[in-house]
Parts: sequence; C-alpha cells; structure tokens
Amino acid sequence: MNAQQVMGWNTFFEQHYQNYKEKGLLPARVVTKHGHSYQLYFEGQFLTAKVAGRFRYHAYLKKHFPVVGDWVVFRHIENSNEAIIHAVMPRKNCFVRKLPISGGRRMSNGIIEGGTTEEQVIAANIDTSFIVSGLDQDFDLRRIERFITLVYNSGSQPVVILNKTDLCDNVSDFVNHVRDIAINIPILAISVEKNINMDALCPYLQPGKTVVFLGSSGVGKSTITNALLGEAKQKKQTISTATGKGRHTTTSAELMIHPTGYTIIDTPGLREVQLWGEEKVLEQSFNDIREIANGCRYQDCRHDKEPGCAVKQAFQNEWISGERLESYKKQIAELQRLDEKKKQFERYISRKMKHKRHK
Ligand SMILES: Nc1nc2c(ncn2[C@@H]2O[C@H](COP(=O)(O)OP(=O)(O)O)[C@@H](O)[C@H]2O)c(=O)[nH]1
Ligand SMILES: [Mg+2]
Ligand SMILES: [Zn+2]
Repeated sequence: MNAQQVMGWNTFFEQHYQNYKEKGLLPARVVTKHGHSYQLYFEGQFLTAKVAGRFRYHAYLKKHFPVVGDWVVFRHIENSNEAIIHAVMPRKNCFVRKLPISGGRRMSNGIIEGGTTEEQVIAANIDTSFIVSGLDQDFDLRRIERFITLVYNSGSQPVVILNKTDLCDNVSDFVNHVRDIAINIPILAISVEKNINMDALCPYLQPGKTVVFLGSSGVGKSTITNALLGEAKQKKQTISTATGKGRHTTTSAELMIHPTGYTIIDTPGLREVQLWGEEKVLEQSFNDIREIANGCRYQDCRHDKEPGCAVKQAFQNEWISGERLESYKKQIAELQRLDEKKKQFERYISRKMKHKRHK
C-alpha cells in the first residue's frame, strides 16, 4: 500500500482525479477545518489551505465546502506550506445532520419561507461509524436510534460502542436493550479507561480504512481516539500546535493517521441530532418494524387505527416496545417534515440562482 492508499485513496478517487491531474492539481485529504482555514495532509506534510476565489463564488451551499475527510485538489504556493483548494472530489459518502433552520420569513400560516434547510456535513469518506455511548446516567437509547438512522443515511457501516463498562454493573442488560434497537449492528462493550475489550475494535481498524467516532459530548470519543493513537498522540499534538488549537477543544472534527495505516476522525459532541435523509432510510434503521409492517392489511398503513395492522398486533404481543414504535413514528414524521422543508428550500435557492444569473 502506498502512502495515498493508506489515507483511503482508491480507484474511485483516482478516476475522478484524472481531469484535475491534467491541470497540474494535486490531491490531499482534509485533516481539520477552522472557519475558512483548512489543514491538508499531502505525502507526509501538513499544509494550510484556503479555497480559491472562484471556488467560493460557485459554492452556494454549505455542503459544497470541504469537510474533514474530504479529498480535495490543490495548488501548492511555492516555498511555503500553504495551498489553495480548487475543488472537492466527489464524496464516497458522508455523515450529515440537519442544521437548525435559520433566517427566512414567517408567513401568516406559520410556515417559514426561505431560510435555510441545509445539512451540515460532519465528515466524509468513512468506512465505519462508531456510535459511542457511555454506560452512565447519560445513556439514551432513543439517541442511539437517531444516530443509527443518520449513519445508515451516510452509507457507512454502523457499529455501536458502549463505553465505560467499568461504571456499570449490569452491562449485559444494556447490551440487550441496544440489541433490540440496533438490528444487525455489532455492539461492542468496552472501557477505554480500564482497557477492557479494546481488541473488539480491531476488525474495523484496517489499513486504508477511515473510522469516525460519533456521539454526545463526554461519552469518551477523544479518550478512545487517544488510546488508539498511543505514542502517535505525540504527532497529533504537533498538529494541534500548528492550528493553534488546544488538546481538549474538540470543537470541530479532526482527522488523525494511525501509524499502522488507518485513519481516525474524532468529532465534537453533537448536542442536536436532527435527522437528515429520505424516509426510505428507516427501512434499515427500523428494519424490525418494517418487516412486521409487510403483514399490515394496507400498504400505506400508518399503524395507528387501521384494521389488520400487523405492527399494532406485534406491539400488543410485546414483540416490539411502545417506545420503539413511538420512535419509529416520530422519525417518519420528522423526515416527512424535512422533505417538505427541503423542497421549499430548493425552490428558494433556484429563485436566488436565477436572480444571480440575471444580474
Ligand atoms: N470511568 C470511565 N470514564 C471514562 C471512560 N472513557 C472516558 N471516560 C471519561 O469521560 C470523560 C469524557 O471523555 P472524552 O473522551 O473527553 O469524551 P468525548 O466528549 O466523547 O470526547 C473524561 O473525563 C474521560 O476520562 C471509561 O471507559 N470509563
Ligand atoms: Mg472529545
Ligand atoms: Zn400497520
């Protein structure tokens, strides 16, 4: 494996790179992003970068800008460690959440016209997404359910990590509860602090792969990252100094390269996990209910008061819990609302673009 492949470079990117190669642009991976300043990793070097003026002009949505984990193409500024980013290569996948609505005008019917209904891309080009939870008083099954939907939406592989087993004396109960909502998803119970079962992560930490740690603040994402990096932590600190950011200020995602050739992305705690995606994604995250729903008499059954509802029957038989069913309905409603908002926002943007063209 060459240095690029270790960083996750593969034929997918190679193909897209051909156009840029002819223009003399080089590929690099985004390591950090602080405001409009990016740090790139290119052949063992860290470069400080900004996007080109022309790039900025054409990027009218937040998602068009580079994020941590992206492959970008750049031009090196001679005799410096600075670079100009000219394009973001297509993302193999990315983890996104919905940003709270901002701006816009409240209409008389209460609906906000305009405003932004945009996704925030947290990290890109991920193989495995670890959804981390602490087995302490902050444990929240419903939150894990939301992360699972978002990870399926990203197209990366979800794995649940239940951390801080040292603080919990009924770990297997928690594992069982999680198993009920994380259908076909590996669940790893670990304690990073007490070094218990850390080997369980190994199958996902393979050369050329990228893993991301997701979850609320305080669940142990950074502690796990540091434990994995071990002596490589030293290296990371130099990166931090270069960006002028301290060790414990995980305010944005950060990419780190493990000496054995895999890549870790640590993310800040996401306080709000608003869903983003199509309703179809629930076929994966609520696969249990979806399968039962095949037995409903009506194809468009809302599992409410319809006769012949297999889901309600399953609930009455206690095959699925009331909380699980409620989450499912809540997520459907949230994604349907999002769909409306997205359409509204698209109309708004296309009007804006037309206006821009006429100027
Ligand atoms: N008891 C215990 N504490 C842990 C464990 N892992 C992390 N912590 C503690 O949890 C707190 C938050 O950890 P941190 O890695 O900063 O969480 P992050 O916000 O998810 O990055 C710190 O005080 C850690 O020492 C664990 O396995 N057991
Ligand atoms: Mg952290
Ligand atoms: Zn039904």
